[in-house]
Amino acid sequence: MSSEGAAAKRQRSNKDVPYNLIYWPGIPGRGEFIRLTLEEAGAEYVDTAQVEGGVDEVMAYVKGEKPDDKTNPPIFAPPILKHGDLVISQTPNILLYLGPRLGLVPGVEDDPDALYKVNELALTALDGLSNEPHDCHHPIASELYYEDQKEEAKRKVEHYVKTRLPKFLGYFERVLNSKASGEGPYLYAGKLSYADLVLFQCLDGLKFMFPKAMAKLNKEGKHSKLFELYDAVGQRPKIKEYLGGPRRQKYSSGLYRYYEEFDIEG
Ligand SMILES: N[C@@H](CCC(=O)N[C@@H](CS)C(=O)NCC(=O)O)C(=O)O
Repeated sequence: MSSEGAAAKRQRSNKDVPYNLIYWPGIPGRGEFIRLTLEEAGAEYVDTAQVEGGVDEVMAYVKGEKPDDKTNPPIFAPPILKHGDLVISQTPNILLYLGPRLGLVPGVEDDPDALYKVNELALTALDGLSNEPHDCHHPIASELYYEDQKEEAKRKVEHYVKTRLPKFLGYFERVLNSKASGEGPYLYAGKLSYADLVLFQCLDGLKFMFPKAMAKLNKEGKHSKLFELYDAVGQRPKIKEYLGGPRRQKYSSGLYRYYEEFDIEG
């Protein structure tokens, strides 16, 4: 067999299996960015959050017992994607892998650099609309309880809601008004990409975490395209079905969380 033929066979045998999402049960968390991508594509996947004892699998990775092979480096934190022999982590890295495979990035033949543009948008959303909200409730240390950093959290939230949140939403409204976004309602080239799913989940989490601020920003009308994108993604048949179904977990004490003292208008 030629080396090309062997590579193709290896590719088929390793990757012709369902995706495995390894993530903490009980919260949507960062796992949700991956779930929405798999759900929109109708991909077959197994999710530790839906499997009895799934948390043991997560712990095996966190403790370094897995992966135990010569090709995959140890994992720092979930979400983790296992696909055949491949084990990878870091949310945007997993999306970078899944996007082209699941048709959630324009094809290389039509637009060879699309992946880097879609990835740029996803990274920006994750920076400002996911990681920064996380730091609102954990501004000092992830290892400390929220209750041990409440004072700092209050200051962080005031800054975030008044300046960072409108800055990031304004940026995405500019993207949606740009020529590169195409005819709408999506971020890039008039087609749904995984960056739209990331942005949808960020907006959904922010609506839960900062309901007054988000309602005010919506009412002001300065981000109308952004909220149209939110509605359009939420109405996509597979996403709508998923959101209304049993696999969609409720927000609780994860990445996006509600505290009355965070619910300011800005
Ligand atoms: N940059 C990573 C962050 C991963 C992360 O912080 N995972 C959380 C759960 S959402 C975790 O378990 N962190 C453990 C830790 O940071 O020690 C990503 O985007 O995937």
